[in-house]
Amino acid sequence: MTDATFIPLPGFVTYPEAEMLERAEHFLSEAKRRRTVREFSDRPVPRALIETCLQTAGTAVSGANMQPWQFVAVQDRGIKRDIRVAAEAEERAFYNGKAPREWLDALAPLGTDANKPFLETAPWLIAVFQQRFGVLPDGRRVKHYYATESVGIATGLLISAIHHAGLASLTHTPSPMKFLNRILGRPRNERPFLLLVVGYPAPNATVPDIGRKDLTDIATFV
Ligand code: IYR
Repeated sequence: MTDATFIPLPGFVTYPEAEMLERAEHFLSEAKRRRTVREFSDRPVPRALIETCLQTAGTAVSGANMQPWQFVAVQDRGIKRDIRVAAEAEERAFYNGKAPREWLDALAPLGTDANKPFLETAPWLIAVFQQRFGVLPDGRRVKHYYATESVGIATGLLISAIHHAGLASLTHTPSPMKFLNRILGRPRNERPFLLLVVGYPAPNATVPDIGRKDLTDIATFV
């Protein structure tokens, strides 16, 4: 027995093959231009832009369509400062002892350290939370499936939407991130997934001189 209801597939567009390749190549060249930025301008970004990008994130595929994500978009200066203070405390512990030598060596080409001024400079921080289970209005719990995969997919869409809109982002993962629940007042079923820093790059922003693997290194055809 199923209580599924079906409707005709809405909105699917069929293109000529040549146009498909053109579209795919255009999307690739757009994606290649995306770089993670660590130096942000304080230039304001309208809330409507963030809202639209979050709606794109919300289109992500998810296990059993549970949509197990919650995004907290932070613009408030005081809250951003609280997040910076808490994140830098965790980062100092990480860089000054908790992180194994091997991990620090892997991070060396990125030039990162415990100072995170961008957490206050950038106009927006988006804290992404993964809901370990859902809660119905009557308090009953709903099981979530493949929540980590689902939130990862939604975050990828969010990063792409932000880039497509003409903004830069940084995926920041202070570890542990429990302080985000406290500062943002999120319930216990929500686990911080990552913190996305969003805004314009600083005028003279630089990025590490690192590259991406070739197709032959990341894909196999059989
Ligand atoms: N969370 C630290 C360390 C760090 C870890 C990874 I994995 C990176 O790709 C980059 C940084 C920090 O944000 O500095």
